[in-house]
Amino acid sequence: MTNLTGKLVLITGATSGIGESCARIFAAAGARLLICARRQDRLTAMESEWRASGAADVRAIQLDVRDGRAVTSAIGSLPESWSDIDILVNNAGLSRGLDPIQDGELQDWEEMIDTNIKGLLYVSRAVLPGMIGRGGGHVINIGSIAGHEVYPKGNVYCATKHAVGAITRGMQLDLLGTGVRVSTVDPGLVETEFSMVRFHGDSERASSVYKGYTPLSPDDVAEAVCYCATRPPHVNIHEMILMPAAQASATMVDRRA
Ligand code: NDP
Ligand code: 8X3
Repeated sequence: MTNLTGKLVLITGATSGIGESCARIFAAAGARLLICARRQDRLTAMESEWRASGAADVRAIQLDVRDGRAVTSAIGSLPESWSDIDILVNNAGLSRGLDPIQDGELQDWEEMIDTNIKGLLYVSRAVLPGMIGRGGGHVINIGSIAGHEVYPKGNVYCATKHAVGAITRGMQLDLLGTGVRVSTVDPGLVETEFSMVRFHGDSERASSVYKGYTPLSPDDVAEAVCYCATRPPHVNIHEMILMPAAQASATMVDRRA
């Protein structure tokens, strides 16, 4: 198994949900954490929390992954002791709206495309040359069941997650022989702030997404990420699809209540 003690792990979207759980699990394993997101108050609180819970060290970077220049500069200007990133968890992402394509809001589309596709690309582009130069590293992308199926009104969000799948496969091909592994962890429904963000703060609509069955928890997904990261160096998990037991496809959920 790959031991995570002292490994430098960069997690995007670390202030909530799956990213926060990934930070918790990597901290408990004694890794060094670079946690990124936009909300500074949460980053500050988590910096000390993860240090107290076992992380070898923690550094927070306030970063909007949609800003390519800021991403290049933040990662490019890391001090030497923080620049040798071993594991990149490309988790920052969001959905905005659930509308038929003909009614979609352009701003929602742009936010999803800029965050889920371009943001993931900017961060990866900034991190990969270092990993290749050191002859090793691991990129773990957070895709979705929405990258395998398209569901009604999911149009652009599903397109962004299909793109994550294509980028993952492109990375696996292009990085062959470099020592850099690339995985994608693709969950079904996970109870996080995701639906609050999708429905622009409509808490009733957001909570109804998770009613009548047990969704995945963000910890379930973080454990899958950790599984990928701890395989021996000759093993690469290409793709892991992780669903609640009550979900058979993007749209088929066994709701009892
Ligand atoms: P949350 O809303 O709980 O977390 C999203 C995280 O992304 C937050 O930390 C947020 O932090 C960060 N983020 C959003 N936009 C940006 C940005 N522009 N720059 C930097 N950070 C950003 O949702 P989840 O934990 O559920 O989502 C995490 C990933 O998992 C996403 O890629 C999502 O598509 C994917 N996913 C989610 C599923 C679900 O059902 N919840 C299922 C399958 C995949 P901040 O606002 O502070 O910047
Ligand atoms: C998030 C899961 O089904 O809402 O990617 O698209 S879903």
